[in-house]
Amino acid sequence: MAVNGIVGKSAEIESFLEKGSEHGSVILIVDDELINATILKNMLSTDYQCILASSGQEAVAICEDTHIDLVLLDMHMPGMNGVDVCTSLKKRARTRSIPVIFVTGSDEIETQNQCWEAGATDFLLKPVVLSTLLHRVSNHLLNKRRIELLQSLIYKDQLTGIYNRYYFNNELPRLLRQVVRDKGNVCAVMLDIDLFKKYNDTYGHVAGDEVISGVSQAIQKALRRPTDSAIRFGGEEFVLFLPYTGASGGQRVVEKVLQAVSQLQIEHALSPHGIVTVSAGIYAAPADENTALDDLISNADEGLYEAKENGRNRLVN
Ligand code: GH3
Ligand code: MG
Ligand code: MG
Ligand code: MG
Repeated sequence: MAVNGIVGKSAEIESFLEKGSEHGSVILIVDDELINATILKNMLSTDYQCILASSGQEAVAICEDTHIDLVLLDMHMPGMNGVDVCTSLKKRARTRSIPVIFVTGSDEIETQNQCWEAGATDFLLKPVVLSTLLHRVSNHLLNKRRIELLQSLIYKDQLTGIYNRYYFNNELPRLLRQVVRDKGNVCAVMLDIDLFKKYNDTYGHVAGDEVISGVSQAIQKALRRPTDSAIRFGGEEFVLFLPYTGASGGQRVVEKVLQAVSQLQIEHALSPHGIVTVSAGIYAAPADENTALDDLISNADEGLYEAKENGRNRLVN
């Protein structure tokens, strides 16, 4: 089941939530001593895909670059210790929702407090009991899936399966703050389907809805980076939020979107192009404390206005 645009399919949702459906999830085992990591891997590898990291730095890098469902984390490691790793994961938008279970031989209260304060999801004492490990891992993976499902239900638009306005309001400010902390560029794009009133009038609203869906999929496909998001902002208006992207990068993405929409070759008899097209306004700037989401959008919107004025089926920076 695609988790996108699934509202109303209760049987599928139920089966999705069944215990056991988390099998095959990817678990990162972090320990500076290979023998400890190998013991955990042997306990888990029947049900899960296990990746090993032998240092804190390596663990953080893997979580940034790879899809990880859960981390089993040693406390005492040279360099970055477990608490440092957990703190770092919880700070980053991309990694903060990964459950972290500390696995340590230390039963000191102070150590355990540090782990909880760093954002630990759970705690296991060595030597690890197999059934407890398996149940803890399974329970936390299930919780993570439930949260993801709920998020996809509230954050995805029902018609198109892409993000909705609620996601824009709730998540984008946080993503923008991350770009500000990283001193990156940010690019906002406002896209609008051309002459869509005429499309509805000619082909009907149901066909119109199909066009909105098709265009959304084309937009989604043109986005390459995991940090990019496409949002259905209004009826046939879309926002692209492209962190760590400057003007020229943003332009390339939007050119790809315009091309992908033309390639759909959806007949539109009242358009001068004979097919459905979109127009876009792009605004890119270095992100700093004064960067406001509303300003990014209104600047991109000005570009969109100009694109419409200049004949549509184009982008304006
Ligand atoms: P322009 O090129 O200037 O954008 O012309 P336009 O006709 O597309 O103008 P505008 O963007 O203002 O019109 C949006 C139209 O999109 C209005 C409405 O009929 C249609 N629309 C908005 N939401 C939906 C929807 O969910 N489904 C369908 N079928 N049509 C929608
Ligand atoms: Mg150790
Ligand atoms: Mg329009
Ligand atoms: Mg519009």
